Amino acid sequence: MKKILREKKDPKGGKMKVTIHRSVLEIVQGDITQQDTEAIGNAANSRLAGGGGVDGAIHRAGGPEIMAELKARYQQGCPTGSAVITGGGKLKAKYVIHAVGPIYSGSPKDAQLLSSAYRKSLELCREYRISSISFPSISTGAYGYPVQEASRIALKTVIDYLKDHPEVKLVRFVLFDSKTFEVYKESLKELTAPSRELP
Ligand code: AR6
Repeated sequence: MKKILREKKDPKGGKMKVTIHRSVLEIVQGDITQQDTEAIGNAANSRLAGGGGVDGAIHRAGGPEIMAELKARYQQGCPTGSAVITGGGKLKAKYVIHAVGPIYSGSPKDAQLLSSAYRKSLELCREYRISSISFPSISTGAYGYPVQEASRIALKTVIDYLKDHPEVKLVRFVLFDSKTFEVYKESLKELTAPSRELP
């Protein structure tokens, strides 16, 4: 099957959007709790215990029912590199997918686990027939993953998935700070440069 990568640049530079096969991949700077995609991703910990960063922001904005559902459905927590799903509580998004990225250690396993956290989240989209999801930059805050490396892994995992799964129509990365946003933008440019286009 022919895979097409087409790049569209936003003239204002605050957003970047590419087409991957039949889906859209975009990166924006913003707050993930405000997104209107069907699902939003959370950067959770393996105990699913809540915390700071994006996890704290999602639980604050979504209200206590998200934590109540996590406690009721996933008493064992969630292994690193995997993801679980709950409703979105008071959020605009109908679902929250709680993905657990690795604490950065510098070992080759980090990349596998980070990629797997995104991939498992996308597989949950498929299972729940979710056609749009926003992701934060998993593991690059408290968990210390270098943003450039993490951005390449995150974007490549999503691009590879979308090539085979057009039922996920929109994946949006929502980066909180301008530095992280700029790094993701550069990585997306590299990954979708014409020389990388598949025949
Ligand atoms: N919208 C989008 N991105 C955000 C938001 C927001 N509202 N708030 C923060 N970020 P982190 P991790 C960015 O630390 O590294 C928690 O305590 C943030 O700037 O949230 O995977 C969990 O419970 C950074 O770029 O997640 C875990 O214990 C990115 O989200 C642990 O932290 C991820 O930073 C997980 O650490």
